[in-house]
Amino acid sequence: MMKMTTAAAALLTALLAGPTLAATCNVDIEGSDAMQFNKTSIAVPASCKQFTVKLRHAGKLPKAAMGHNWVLSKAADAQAVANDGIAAGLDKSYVKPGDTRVIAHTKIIGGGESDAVSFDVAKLKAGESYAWFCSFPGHSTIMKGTLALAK
Ligand SMILES: [Cu+2]
Repeated sequence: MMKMTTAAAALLTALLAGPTLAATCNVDIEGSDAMQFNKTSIAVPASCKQFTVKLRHAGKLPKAAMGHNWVLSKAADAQAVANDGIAAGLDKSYVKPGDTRVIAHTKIIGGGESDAVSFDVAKLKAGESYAWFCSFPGHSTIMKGTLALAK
């Protein structure tokens, strides 16, 4: 019996797909030339130590015209963080330097570029509402989503 039996193959498949599989501690997000993200919500598994967001600009426009970043804060802080980010300017990736309300952020990227950011999941509290957005001027009202700690 050199060939794996069907039953053994099924068991192996069940083991690989079962609850022993580690939680997914990263997410891929795309921004477009149409000023859109391809996601609106993110659930961060509480079992992750770190969570990584990989941002990709799927468009062609340069960052000065249609730049995108990914900025995470408490939902209650998002508007003020976005406003202060605009004042900080493109060379600061539209994030106020040292802004303690910012939990994590990528840099501003243009078409074809990528950036990633990782943060400690311990910074997130269960039951708190978090918001993420692109802080490029004028984008945060459309390019935004929610994030919460999942059980
Ligand atoms: Cu943007």
